[in-house]
Amino acid sequence: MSMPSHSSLPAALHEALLSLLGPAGLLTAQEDMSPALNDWRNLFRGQAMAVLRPASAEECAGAIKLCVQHGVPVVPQGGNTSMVGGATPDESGHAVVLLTGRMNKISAIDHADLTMTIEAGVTLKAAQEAALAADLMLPLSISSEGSAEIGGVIATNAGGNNTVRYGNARELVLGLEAVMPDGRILNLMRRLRKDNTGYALKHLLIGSEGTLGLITRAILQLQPRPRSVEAALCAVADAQAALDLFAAFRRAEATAIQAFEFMSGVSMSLVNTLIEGATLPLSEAAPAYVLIELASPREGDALRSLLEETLGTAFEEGLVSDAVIAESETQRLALWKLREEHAEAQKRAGASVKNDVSVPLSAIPALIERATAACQALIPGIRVAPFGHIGDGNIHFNLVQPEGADPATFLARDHDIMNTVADIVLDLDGSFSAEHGVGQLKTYLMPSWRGGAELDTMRHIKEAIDPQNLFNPGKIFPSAAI
Ligand code: 2HG
Ligand code: ZN
Repeated sequence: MSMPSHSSLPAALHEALLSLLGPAGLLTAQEDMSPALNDWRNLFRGQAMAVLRPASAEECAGAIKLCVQHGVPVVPQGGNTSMVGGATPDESGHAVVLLTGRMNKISAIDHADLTMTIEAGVTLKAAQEAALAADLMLPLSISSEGSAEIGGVIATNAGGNNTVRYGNARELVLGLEAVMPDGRILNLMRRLRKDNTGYALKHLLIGSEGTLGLITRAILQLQPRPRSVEAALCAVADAQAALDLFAAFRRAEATAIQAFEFMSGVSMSLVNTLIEGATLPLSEAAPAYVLIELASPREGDALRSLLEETLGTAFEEGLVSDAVIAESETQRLALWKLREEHAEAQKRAGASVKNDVSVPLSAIPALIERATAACQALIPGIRVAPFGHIGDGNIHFNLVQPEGADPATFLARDHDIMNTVADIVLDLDGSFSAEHGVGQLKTYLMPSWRGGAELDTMRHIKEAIDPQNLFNPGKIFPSAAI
């Protein structure tokens, strides 16, 4: 027997949605809806009247029209990998969650235009694999790519490991289609590098976190597949050494750098101890590590020489104390596993507070030094476990609960911890959210960081496009602001 949902859809809406979407497209039993009501970090547990699973943009448009007529909020959800509760409904139980996963077709890959036409529900990993199968590359890589879906990746303007070379999701989106809150399909599916015809609505939707419309399709910019790729894991003393190494690679050949990632010793040791098959391939643990990846469309061993020579000089200068270069694709993937499992390892280590911050590159050492001291003073025994995309100035300045502490007691201090880090980031001219967005977790920071004309302009846009505040309510804007 199915348990009844928290609150039921009005009968007329239920009937209309059922005839539009069919039984596979409308879930109302609590156990069927349950996975969509929780976020990946288990910070938020919401309720919903129904979970919708439309199979096309037309079905999305029909469902959204119906929901808007009935004043029912719509919470778009892709792979449900948000770090900030961006796809979880609130506890009122009045919203519906709209899953994009059934819209999962790649309709075209064009070699002349270097584009992929793709539906919102395709996972990032499937999209990468399809590009590779066509001898091309989709240059966007994030730790959650196995589950994260293209619609969510675009709606949150995901960044990740290759931003340093190819930019954020924003830079890779040529065309876009979205269902707007008035139920109309906004077709911006233009494969154009140049198109100056009024406001860039595409860019308004990218990074809007589902608050302005539901992204249903996109045309992505691809790249030629690299013919040579080299990766190395290096032991370094600290973030300053990592930055000096970055500068050395930039001087040697900036355009070859495809990823430049930083991992603190504390965070790496959590990966080594809590993730099966993640073994450090260096003789000793170090205070910090860097994962470098170089890539080139050219075949041959030029890239390998570049890596070896630049690392050789770095050794002589004392920037690097140990390093391992991947000798095969399997070894390259093993090095990446050591990087990609940080979020999972920190989840397994207990409660954690994440600060997805960015500062100018030159300020990273000060950020790490000052925020480490401040957090240790705040909560003795706190595990300071930063890592991230240092080449972009984006550090995940994460704090893991002291060993053996009570997770709930630790999480009760989350605002104290976030504010402590945020104050330092503000002082260093940074941002409190570099790539994860605002979601519902960080709305409270918006007035002090983006207040005045900036937040007012955002609110005017929101009110013009979604006057009833039905699209992903409670996200981005602090509740009082909209
Ligand atoms: C990553 O870079 C993700 O691995 C997750 O952005 C970061 O867990 C985090 O804070
Ligand atoms: Zn990241």
